Amino acid sequence: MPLSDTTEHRPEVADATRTPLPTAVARFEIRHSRFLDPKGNAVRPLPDFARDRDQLVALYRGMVLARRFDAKAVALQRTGRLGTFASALGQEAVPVGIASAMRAEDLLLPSFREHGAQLWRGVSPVELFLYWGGDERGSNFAEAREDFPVCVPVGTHAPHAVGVALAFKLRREKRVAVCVFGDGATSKGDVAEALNVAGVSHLPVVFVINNNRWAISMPLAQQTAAETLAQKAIAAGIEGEQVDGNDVIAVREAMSRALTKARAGGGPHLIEALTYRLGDHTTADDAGRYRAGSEVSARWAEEPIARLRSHLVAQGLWGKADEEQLLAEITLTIERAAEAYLATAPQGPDAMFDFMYRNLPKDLAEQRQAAIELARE
Ligand SMILES: Cc1ncc(C[n+]2csc(CCOP(=O)(O)OP(=O)(O)O)c2C)c(N)n1
Ligand SMILES: [Mg+2]
Repeated sequence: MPLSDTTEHRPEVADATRTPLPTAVARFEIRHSRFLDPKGNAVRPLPDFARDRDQLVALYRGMVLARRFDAKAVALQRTGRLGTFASALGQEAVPVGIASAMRAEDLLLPSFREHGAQLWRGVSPVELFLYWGGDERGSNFAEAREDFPVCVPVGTHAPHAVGVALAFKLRREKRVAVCVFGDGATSKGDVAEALNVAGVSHLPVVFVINNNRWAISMPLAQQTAAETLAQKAIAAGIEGEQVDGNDVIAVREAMSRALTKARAGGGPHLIEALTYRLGDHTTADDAGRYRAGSEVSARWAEEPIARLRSHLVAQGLWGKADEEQLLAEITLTIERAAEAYLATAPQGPDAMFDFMYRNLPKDLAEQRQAAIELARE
């Protein structure tokens, strides 16, 4: 007998004496975590790794390296020696927090502001300069060989990350795919589809939203009416959480939990890291045309490098001499990398065809030939 025919399951009519039927079928909450406030004070007990000076200094070094690379890349572009470059000024804690929690065998699918993560994983600054200089060799990493190259098309690498994670699962490899994209990318169908498939197939993939509050000139408030971007995971049946993305300890801690879960077969995870883009969108942009300088100056008080340095200094773990030594070492590394990049003879126009295809389609073979002839003229 159909349920509706039984007395018990007839639709209820208003009867104040009976317990009302439940009117909500799902509830969710988005956790937010932070360990260090903007002044570097611990707001709750720190995780174990953050009680270890060497590990904290390594995180600090990773962020300073990223910032120095960034500044040099902008300088090279401004002097006509690099292509358009996407600075990650102020966002260094996100990629460094991510990469420091990953294992070498995991796989990074970055967007275009994650050079801090790439450098941490062994991609060399020379390779990164080559990439941004338009040289195909910049995507053929000597280390971290299976990591994906920079992805400039917004969000298109999210479905790829799902494919990578599916391969890991089918091969029974205990590896995790880590896919990073911006707040703007969360409005793309690619990202929604990737989250959905990752959830349905329970895949070992961690998505990280590098939420710098802007997508070129589009502020977050116009990007979405949702209160958080982390909650976009919920509709896909995935756990989503938010972290202070200018607190490298919080990013790393959340990442570690997500990776451990994914590695153990616990499925995907989404982390929204709240940070702020202190610079222009790219070297081809002038953010002064669409955003108030006062907004940017206020955000400088929250930036991640000074925050961790304040913490280290307050704990007596870091001093002037340490800082000078670190800056000298990193400056040398970056300057040498820039020199090596500038000394690299450029590739011919055929490289972009040969790097992409094993067997060139006929029309592209014609274009390849035309490009070679044009370059000879
Ligand atoms: C598919 C696609 N559409 C448009 C663009 C042009 N574009 C480059 S970056 C960007 C905004 C991205 O914003 P967000 O995802 O927040 O990343 P952010 O640049 O802030 O790191 C757009 C629209 C692109 N690169 N790819
Ligand atoms: Mg953005």
